[in-house]
Amino acid sequence: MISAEKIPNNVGLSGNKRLQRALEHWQPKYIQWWKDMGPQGFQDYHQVYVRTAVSVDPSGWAHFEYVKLPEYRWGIFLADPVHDRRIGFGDFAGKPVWQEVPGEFRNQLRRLIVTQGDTEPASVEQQRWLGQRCPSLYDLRNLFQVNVEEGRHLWAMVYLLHSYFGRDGRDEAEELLARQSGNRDKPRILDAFNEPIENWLDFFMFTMFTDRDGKSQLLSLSESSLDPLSRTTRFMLTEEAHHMFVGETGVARIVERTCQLMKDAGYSEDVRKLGGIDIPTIQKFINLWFSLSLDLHGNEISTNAASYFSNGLKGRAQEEKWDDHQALDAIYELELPSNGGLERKAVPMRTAMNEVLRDWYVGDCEAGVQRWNKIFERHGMSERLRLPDRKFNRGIGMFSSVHYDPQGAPLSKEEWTRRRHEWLPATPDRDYLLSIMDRPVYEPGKFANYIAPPLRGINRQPINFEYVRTEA
Ligand code: BYC
Repeated sequence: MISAEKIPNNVGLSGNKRLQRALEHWQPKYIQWWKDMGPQGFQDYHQVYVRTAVSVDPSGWAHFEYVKLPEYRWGIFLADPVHDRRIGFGDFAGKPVWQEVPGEFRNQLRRLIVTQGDTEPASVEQQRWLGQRCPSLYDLRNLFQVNVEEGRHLWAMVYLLHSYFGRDGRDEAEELLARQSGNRDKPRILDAFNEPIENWLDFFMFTMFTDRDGKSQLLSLSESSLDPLSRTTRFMLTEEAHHMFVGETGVARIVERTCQLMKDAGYSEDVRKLGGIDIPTIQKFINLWFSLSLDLHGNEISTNAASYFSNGLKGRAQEEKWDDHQALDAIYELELPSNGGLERKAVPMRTAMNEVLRDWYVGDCEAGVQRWNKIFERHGMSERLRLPDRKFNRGIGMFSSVHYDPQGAPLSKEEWTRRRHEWLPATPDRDYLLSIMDRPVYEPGKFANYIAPPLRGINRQPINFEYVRTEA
């Protein structure tokens, strides 16, 4: 039975019988999905020290307790309403935001919400085996925190589908549990969410780069003229920040440990001899997950994106920082492949909204990589990590049919096929990572050899706190 105690919410669930019934129908299917497709081996006997949102105020969403994962209280939260909020961009700029879905935009909004919703369970599915190879209890707990919050983000989208899209919405909510990451017949919608995440370097890069696409997409959806979508995504952003923290600090701790091991090895680059992760391997995983996440922003020129903007459904990140909220006559210049070379082309800004958001995303990633490079500086080392050129390894958009190296130099198809594993993870790299992650580290305060401990624990707990405990 769904109740405010079981499903913490600020949407007046107990006073909305229709919604309550719809969610009651969906909830057991969700729990079954979580048990089948969620963290494997951690459903029955483990208690995890997680943060559960019980309200949207700062103290409410940072409520910590031990829970068994399937009993996590997945809640439904919207950020507080903004008084007299107006549509911030597009053809309806200045008009009051919508509390209901206008019929003419129903399909577009449903498509956006379904695409967003689909990524959330997908990521839980991708990560479901990682607990068996965790580098510490601290990291195990962070993995599960990310997983339960992705589950909550699915609830957020399902709430919108059930509340505003009637029968269609209910069908879509079922489909969100039916598609499966990597499944040949029923894959997840966006490509990056069908990629395997089999080791912890994948996981940290995913939470650094792919969750950051979550940030850019949620920022743009939080500008939406559909107020419930705006308020839902605004609250999701607070949780997304933690996921990126997990990714960025996870890689930082690997880099830190690699630097220490390189020093121990007399500044040799071959830290694999000492069980560490060498810098070229780290760079390959940056190349992979950054390029996959660039694809998540869609085509460079997109009539869908133009239409979302015109209708006020999906804006730019931080729309208030732009002067012109109509972008009617604005032009965007971009580089596109042409006759074996590149050509600069000016297109209407509205059609280039995916590219505008990608620009924002690249800047945000770049800042993160620079923070990693500070670790090398602190160790007095000249090595540096870098983002590959945005034309590298693209699967969506104008650059998907041509090949470039990470510096952006064009390559023939043959050269790409011959050399791609110089820049992207190859089977021996993956085998090596699995070999150093073959045993999980479950002892409080202990860390796998390839990663440094964090600077501090969770919620002011010590680093050797028992973040995940086995039920007696
Ligand atoms: N893979 O006109 P275009 C997150 C398809 S991550 C496969 O450019 P549009 C999270 C496209 O569907 C954030 N297909 O599309 C992170 C379309 O297909 P159809 C998720 C792709 O609509 C970590 C066709 O190509 N949120 O939250 O402008 C853990 C034409 O493309 C891909 C959102 O994505 C791709 N990468 O842009 C957990 C926000 N890209 O229908 C969670 C909602 C494009 O013609 N989604 N296609 O067959 C959107 O805003 C847009 O759908 C996209 C695509 C930006 C994704």
